Amino acid sequence: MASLRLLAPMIGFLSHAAAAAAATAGSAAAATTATACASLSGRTFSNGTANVTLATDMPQGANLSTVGLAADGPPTNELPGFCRVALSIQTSPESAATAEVWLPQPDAWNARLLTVGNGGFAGSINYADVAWGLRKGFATTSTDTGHDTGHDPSSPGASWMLHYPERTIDWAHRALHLSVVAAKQVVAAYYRDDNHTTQAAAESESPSHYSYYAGCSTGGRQGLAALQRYPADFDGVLVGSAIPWQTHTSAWQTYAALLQYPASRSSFIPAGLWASLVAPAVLEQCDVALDGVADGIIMDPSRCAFRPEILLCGKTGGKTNTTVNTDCLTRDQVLNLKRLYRPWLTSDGQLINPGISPGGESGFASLMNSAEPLFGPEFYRNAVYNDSSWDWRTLSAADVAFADAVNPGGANAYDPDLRPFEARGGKVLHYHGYADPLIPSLNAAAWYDEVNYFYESVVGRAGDVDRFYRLFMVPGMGHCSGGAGAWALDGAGQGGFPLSANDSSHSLLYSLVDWVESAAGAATNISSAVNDPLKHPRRTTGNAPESIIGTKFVNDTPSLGVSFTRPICRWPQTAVYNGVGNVDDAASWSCPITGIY
Ligand SMILES: [Ca+2]
Repeated sequence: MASLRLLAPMIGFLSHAAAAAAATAGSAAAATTATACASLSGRTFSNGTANVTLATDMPQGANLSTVGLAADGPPTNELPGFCRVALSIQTSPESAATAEVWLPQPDAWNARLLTVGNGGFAGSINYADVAWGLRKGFATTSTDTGHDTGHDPSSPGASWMLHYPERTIDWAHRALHLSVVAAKQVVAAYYRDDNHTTQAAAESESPSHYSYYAGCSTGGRQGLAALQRYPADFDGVLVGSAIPWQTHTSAWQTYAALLQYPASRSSFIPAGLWASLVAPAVLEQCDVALDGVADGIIMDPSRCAFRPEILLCGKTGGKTNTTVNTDCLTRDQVLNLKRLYRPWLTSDGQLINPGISPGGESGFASLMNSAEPLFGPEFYRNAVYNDSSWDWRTLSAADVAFADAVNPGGANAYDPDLRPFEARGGKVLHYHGYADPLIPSLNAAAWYDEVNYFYESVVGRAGDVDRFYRLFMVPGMGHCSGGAGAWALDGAGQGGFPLSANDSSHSLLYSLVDWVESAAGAATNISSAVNDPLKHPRRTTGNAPESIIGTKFVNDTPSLGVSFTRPICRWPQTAVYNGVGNVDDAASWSCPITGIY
């Protein structure tokens, strides 16, 4: 177990229970030191398949542009000193991935490993999120997912998949897994307790630290894939804005565009109207009218039955709007709009993908109004059909069925049997912005329902999902970040955006750590009673979060101060204003029990 001394910096955000567990576990531990960073040069891990290609001390405040990282955005010069390790990992006889592990100095290490995920079709190490973890004291690792598209952390292109099925597997799940396996060994090789007389003795011990994951978008899917395929990789998984059903959501992104294109169609809605006309009409019907607070946030879009007819040209709803594509829409445009909110179904009524939730319209133009929709066509062209000439305009439900049969690279992360992960004591925090224009938010709810259905109907433990896996839908949050809502939650892809308070009540990552480690500490007292953990996990839920307090800064600019805070409730609950107190203060809101989970 980790030493108590190293845990001390973390206790500020841990509950008393978790701190007590840490104290019990760490009472006999020794101080940790580190071997020389450069001594890792040339070493191999993972039975010779992972080679260290770089191991160098980075001084505090190092300007990372000097080592070629500036193109990834942050960080540049705000980092503490650390040991930077790069690895080349053979992932199959014909494929390889690059990974890096950033190791805090021993007195700054929190005795935990954090793996961060990727965006889009990746092809680049996620340096911004590696820096996020490093600043918090985590040893932090990221992979390029097995191909290099330069310093583009969320590359929309996937032509690198053409004729390279091994690369597709790497991107889907394998590169991340192998990087975690290697990173755990790098951590063991770098840090050492001073009660080990030899380096070999230190490294031979089983990993003494907790292993966490945080990823958003593709990173969310990577997290789901990991807990389904590699249940021993992580003790806690933070899943953001995920695509559980890659073949379906990629198709939906294409389908949604096909409702529009070509722009010459009478149903086409010009890009600018999404923000200027549609979004305000949605808010007019579903903001203050439904939740009582006029703030541009629809707290529960499932209650919003948006009627686009209000936008019809002519006198409707008490308005007289007459100028098409300025202050009103034609009948064909209105019908088109209605289809986007509806689920996309097969001809026999099977769900292909949910539609968008009301409230995400302002950002919708970025997906809909380009020469080709983002991401979806690339996946089908390169991964599903392996044919660069495939025409996305021909997409139909039959293509989705074909894609399901192929499941390129095993990209779908839709296996609801999470018992192996659950049995190890693993915890999942999953979140998704209701105003996500790129991945319909109801994908998260549909997937979570699928897991609950499996536990109820197959496992026979209805309700147990809540003990290890909780979902938080974030009102007014766009894709991973941004939007009118209280979206600063310390999740992956939020760039280390600050919070109103840096603790487990406000930080998704710290809340996950608190939950995992408090539950693990409590579980030790009843472990002798666990005969078959797959059937009777009997683990306590520890400090399972009921809500997370989101922060919204004025103009999303922290230096301007906090605009408001608000609880993000465990799904399917929705925060409601108590009717008294400062509406900008999370304390004036509650999470009433409204659902069965
Ligand atoms: Ca509102």
